This record gives sequence, C-alpha cells and structure tokens, in this order.
Amino acid sequence: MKAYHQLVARVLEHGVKKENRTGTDAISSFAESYRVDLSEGFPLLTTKKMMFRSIILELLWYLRGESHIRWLRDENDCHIWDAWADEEGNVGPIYPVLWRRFPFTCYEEVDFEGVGGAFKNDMPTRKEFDQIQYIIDQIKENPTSRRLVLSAWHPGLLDQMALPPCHIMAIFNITDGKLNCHLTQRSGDIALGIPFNLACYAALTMIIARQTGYEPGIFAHTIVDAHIYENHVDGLKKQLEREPFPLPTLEIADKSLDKLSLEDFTLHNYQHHEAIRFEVAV
Ligand code: THF
Repeated sequence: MKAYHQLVARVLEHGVKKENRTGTDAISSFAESYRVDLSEGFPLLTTKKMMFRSIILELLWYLRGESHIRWLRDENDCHIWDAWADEEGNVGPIYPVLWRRFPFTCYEEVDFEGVGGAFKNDMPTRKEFDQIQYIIDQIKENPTSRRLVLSAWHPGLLDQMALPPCHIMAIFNITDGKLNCHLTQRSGDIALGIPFNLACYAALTMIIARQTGYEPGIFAHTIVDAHIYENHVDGLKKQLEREPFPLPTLEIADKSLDKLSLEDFTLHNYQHHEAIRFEVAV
C-alpha cells in the first residue's frame, strides 16, 4: 500500500522530536493525511505480517458496547488492550460504550397537570445513544445525509477513561453510490496503531456498506499528531525497503450487525513479508 509507505516516509523526513507522556520520545508531524480506495482490495499492510485476527476482534469488541476487555482478553486471548485495563479488565467508557451507548441527558417536555391546567416543564432524563445503529438507519432513510457522524469524544467522561480515544470522529458519506469513510485521529502511532486503525475502519465501512446495500468507496484518514516512536524508526526503515504485494480481499458474511463473529470474516490471498516487532508505548 503506497499511501502508508508515503506517510511513513513523510513523517520520517518532516517529523520533529517531541517529548510525550509515555517517556519514549517520538518524532511528530502535524496533520498528516492519506486515502485508500477500498475497491482496490482490503487495506491490510503486506510489508509486514499483520495480526488480522486481532484487528477483527478489536472491531467486534468495539461493537459490543462494554466498558471492560474481558471478552477480548479472557475469551479470545487477544491482548492488545491489556496495558490500559485494570485486573478485572475495566477500561471505562471508551470506544465500545461511546459507539453503542453514548450517554447523554435528554430534556424532554413533559406535560404536568398543575393547578389551573396543563403546563410544560423540563424533565431531564438519562439516556444512551447507539451511534452505529443510527448511522445504518440514516443511510437507509436519507443517503444524502452529511450528518453520518460517529463520535468517540466525550469531554465529561475523559477522567473515567483508561485512555482518551485516539480515533475520535468517523464521518460516513455516500457519493456516487459508494459508502466512504473519513476518520479524524487526534494522535496516531504510525508503526503500531495506524495499520490497525486503517484496517479496522475499512472493515467497519464494509460492514455498514453491506448492511445498507452500498459498495465501499474511499477510506480517508487525517492524523493530527502523527508520530513515530524513536524505538520504531529502524523497523519502519526496514519495512520501507520491502516491496508491497497485491492487496488481499475481505469477505464478510451477510448477517445482521450484532450476529457477526470472527468466523464471518474471511481474508483471501493475503501475501505478506515477515512480522516486525514494535514495542507499544503505554
Ligand atoms: N497506544 C500506543 N502507544 N500505540 C497504539 O497503537 C495504541 N492503540 C490502542 C491504544 N493505545 C495505543 C491499542 N491498540 C498493538 C496493536 C494495537 C494496539 C495496541 C497494540 C500491537 O501490539 N500490535 C502488534 C501485534 C498484535 C498481536 O499480537 O495481536 C503488531 O505487531 O501489530 C491504537 O489504537
């Protein structure tokens, strides 16, 4: 995938060294972006072996709406979120909660039978919002909508989260009969996280496209602080020297959203170079 290699090369060339909360310095470049056409194949990197299983499990976990990682860590032996969870697996209200049951207060007008007749009053009630279902319903009802937004930023809950979300807003958009997705990421770890996030949202776009009867179109990604940790530089330089293989394709079973499981995702023709070890900064 040329777009990823060009992104790595740009950050290596233009990035400036910055300290950060993790204690491992990184070189950062501001507001990087790239796009891939999902009709050309599934955007899984071929210049290193990607853990496809972990990518799909992470996406299925996001779709479960839970505030803990027990399904991921204990039932599926996938450990990419362990570093941020406590012993019981709690991570607080991060992606799964925000995607499927975004908490909010609703101010509905309620009629009261007061002295002298009915009057209206504000009656705050606590509710939850399923953003994924909303997007699917809206695409079906109103495909020209420019409000197909999936937001994972909730300022009032930040201090309850194990880690404030990095990929914070996905906007879906139908143009020319195809479902596109634009992802805004506040902070992106180019070596480890970005290849996962790219494949995750490409698969999510394919799932939503399937649920609504559209073909997947473009995935576009803007990364506000795009960074390469110093201990990832050598691995990435090695990766840039490798020749990419043709992209694999992803087949997803035709099932309703909440029935999907790992076995419903089949990767075809994934040719890849060997894995590269990158340490995750916590
Ligand atoms: N923090 C940092 N520093 N980088 C990130 O990429 C990141 N994430 C999530 C939250 N915080 C982050 C966690 N996502 C791997 C992949 C994704 C992660 C965390 C870790 C990882 O270790 N991948 C290995 C192998 C995975 C496996 O064994 O299954 C790899 O080589 O790709 C970005 O969203």
